Amino acid sequence: MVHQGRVRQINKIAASKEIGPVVYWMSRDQRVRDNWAFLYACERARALNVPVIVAFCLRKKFAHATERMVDFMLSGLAEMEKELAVKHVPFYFLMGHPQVELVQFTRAHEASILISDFSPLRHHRAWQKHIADKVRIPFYEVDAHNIVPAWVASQKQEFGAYTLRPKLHKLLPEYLEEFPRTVLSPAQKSASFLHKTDWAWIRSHISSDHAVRSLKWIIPGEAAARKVLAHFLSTKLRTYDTDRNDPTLDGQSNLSPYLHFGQLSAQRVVLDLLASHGLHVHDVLDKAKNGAAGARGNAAAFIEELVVRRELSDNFCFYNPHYESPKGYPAWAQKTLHEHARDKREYVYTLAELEQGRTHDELWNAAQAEMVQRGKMHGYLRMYWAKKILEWTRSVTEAHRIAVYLNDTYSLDGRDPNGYAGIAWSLGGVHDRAWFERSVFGKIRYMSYGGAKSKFAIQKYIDILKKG
Ligand code: FAD
Ligand code: FO1
Repeated sequence: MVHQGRVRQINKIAASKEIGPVVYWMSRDQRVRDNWAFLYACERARALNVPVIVAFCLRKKFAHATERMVDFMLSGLAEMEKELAVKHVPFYFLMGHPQVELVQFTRAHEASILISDFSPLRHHRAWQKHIADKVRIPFYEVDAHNIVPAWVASQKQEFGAYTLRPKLHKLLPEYLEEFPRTVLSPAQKSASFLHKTDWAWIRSHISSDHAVRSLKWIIPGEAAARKVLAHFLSTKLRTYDTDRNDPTLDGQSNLSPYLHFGQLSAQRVVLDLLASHGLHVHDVLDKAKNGAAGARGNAAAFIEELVVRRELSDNFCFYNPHYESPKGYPAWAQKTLHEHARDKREYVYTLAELEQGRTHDELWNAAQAEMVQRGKMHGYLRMYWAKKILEWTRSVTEAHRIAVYLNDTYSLDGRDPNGYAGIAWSLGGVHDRAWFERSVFGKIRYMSYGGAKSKFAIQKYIDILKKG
């Protein structure tokens, strides 16, 4: 049984007159395995003795969605359609506005229940609201992305990791359970398979931004995600805590694109980590509190990022309606930035100069190039990169807009709560505290070139990027 805490009904319709399939509208969690929303759809279908069908709706013009992102997503979905077919679960690829397409789809199929996954982002919630108002069948959402569902973890916007962490740690033993096997209803065999998605046709009919090309270094899809995870656990985790902050090393997991598109479940990552290292969740949480060396220390550091920081980002976007603008900053940060709004900027760059990496700072240019060419900037440099945009633009509003635009355009893991929270942290003190006051930044934490130089070999990083 799927834990009831993971499920919320989002309309008030008690039961349906329809006797058709349970429809899982997949959006953020694009995978078959380890997916609580799909498992819940199967559970409800078994109870009604009806089949499950899965629908994904591609918004034809997803603002800023680039060829890079669309290609990664479609390849993953194509792989998933095959895996669903093995289970005799039909997959429908819809195109248009989800609030129109999903309503028509559920009617055409005489669906008895509609289930969606959860996203704290504006688009997704607006689609859900429209659909909830229009359908005449029960509509549920399942948080299949977070280990502890966002609405269970906290009922308000948290101040920082230090306030969310104890709540998550308390709830993790309850929610960090192994996923059950997928059991379909006997009626699944009756699901009709009248169509197969024509992926070539879809690709040729999408108006994505072709200037941002697909990537070769990362393979999309659930199977590839599991391989990257296995490689990380067997070879990179043991040095994670020391290597992850050095951009000249390949010390991070590279899982963020898979997690963003839901091709991998964060819960699976934690379960595999614990199993492969013979650890229990309590070992890692205790060590997270006390600090530790060795396998436990590395595991604790990684879980702090993957669970606490990631779920904190969902919390921020879920409870803060201004998650992608300075209006979402805490009052102290808005005040200090306002007080320094007229401070002289030593350098001022336009969006085009920033986008093309034409600043006086070779490190910044290299980081920007990493994002444009590789589609993924190193985690340490993302902070430096964003803070310099604040330092070199005319206003914090402009800086925020540019940072979001660049990140969402070029980063394969962009358009994600982690990106909105990361930018708000860097520019607006979200989840941070006031620091020493200085020009332009006011009390927002500053990062300098000198600080970066003391952490890693800047020239080596620049040379690696120049070589491509
Ligand atoms: P690892 O170090 O291997 O971490 C594993 C996972 O933990 C990540 O995949 C991610 O899910 C989570 N994680 C790690 N660091 C953070 C963090 N600081 N906050 C929240 N979760 C974290 N992350 C994105 O997924 N998408 C973005 O668009 C994005 N934009 C960012 C922009 C800025 C300005 C900043 C400061 C951070 C941003 N981050 C973003 C957070 C972080 O930098 C990336 O998650 C991380 O670098 C992804 O690489 P990885 O999977 O190899 O990381
Ligand atoms: N989800 C969808 O349901 N439909 C889409 O067309 C879609 C496009 C898309 C493009 C880039 C990207 O990074 C994610 C995309 N997603 C899409 C998934 C997305 O994570 C969620 O739907 C968001 O929560 C919506 O804001």
